[in-house]
Amino acid sequence: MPSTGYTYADHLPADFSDRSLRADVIAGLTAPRKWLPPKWFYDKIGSELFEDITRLPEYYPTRTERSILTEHAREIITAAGANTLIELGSGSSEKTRLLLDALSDRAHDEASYLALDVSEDALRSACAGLVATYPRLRIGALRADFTHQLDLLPSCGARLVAFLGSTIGNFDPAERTEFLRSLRDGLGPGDCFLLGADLVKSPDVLVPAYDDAAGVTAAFNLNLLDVLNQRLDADFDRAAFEHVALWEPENEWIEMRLRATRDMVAEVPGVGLTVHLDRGETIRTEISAKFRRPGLTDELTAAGFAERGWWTDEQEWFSLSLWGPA
Ligand code: SAH
Ligand code: AVI
Repeated sequence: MPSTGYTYADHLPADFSDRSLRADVIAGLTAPRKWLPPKWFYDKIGSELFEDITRLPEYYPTRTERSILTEHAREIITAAGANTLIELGSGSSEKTRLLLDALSDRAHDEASYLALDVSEDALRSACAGLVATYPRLRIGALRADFTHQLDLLPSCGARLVAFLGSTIGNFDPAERTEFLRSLRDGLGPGDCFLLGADLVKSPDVLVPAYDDAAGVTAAFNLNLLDVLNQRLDADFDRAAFEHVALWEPENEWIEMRLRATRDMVAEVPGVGLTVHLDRGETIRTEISAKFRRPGLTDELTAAGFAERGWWTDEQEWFSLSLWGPA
């Protein structure tokens, strides 16, 4: 096999991914209020659509987080004292380059980067691009699920585990608690955690970010039906669904849903299910929670972390925070 310049390990064998998809679809589509977990958005097309979303004028999180990294990446890497960067849900690893520049300057030949994601396409295209820019960096790709495979993280050097893009907002509160506890359990005394978290702001800014004028977020949401049709042989008619993005003030999260525009019956042979939807009925496909500093501090403290740094943009729309074991 020709050398790619990075190592690749797949810890999501096809049957695991299929079993997990089937279990999620059965649980979500037989629930009284139907739902599906967001990790199934990210097939090849879904990962590309997410990258398109990051470039939309309405979608402020990516550019805002990038602006904070542009200003503070060196400070963050110095405060973390790391020579290994591990990124969870790395996607295109684009913003990560700002951290990698600082890490390479600080740790030179000792520097290494491990990207972890469920999407093989995203991992391979990100790492191939990084190899060309960072010839001295040791680069690895790990295809794994951060909701229950954090024990796979290698224990090498002083590690900075980064979770950028506010992907933490896509967990519900119970999942978030479990994720933070499990991450904390795996950290050693010299390790740190860098968290990108989107902050509460006006719904006038939030809602268009999840319901853009060009319809890219709608296409990203509807692509989930294509994933079910392809992988489970289902016959959802995507033309009969519409994209919905709502701000839920009591939970302080955006909820994305797919709404049936007519009564329908869909077969999902891959799991032996017949799904009935009434006109107007919705399937919840994602929550995207927004945070306030005191709430985040409480949650991380309860999980056993101590704050080492907090950075934000001028408008205080997005935060990057650094945590070590308490
Ligand atoms: N961190 C990048 C990408 C965010 S998109 C950024 O800030 O732009 C969310 C990423 O998390 C996608 O690449 C998706 O494939 C990945 N992802 C979603 N659920 C996951 C899971 N359970 N385990 C691992 N990766 C996951
Ligand atoms: C990956 N995640 C943080 C994105 C978000 O903003 O919640 C996913 C997304 N959904 C719609 N637009 C972007």
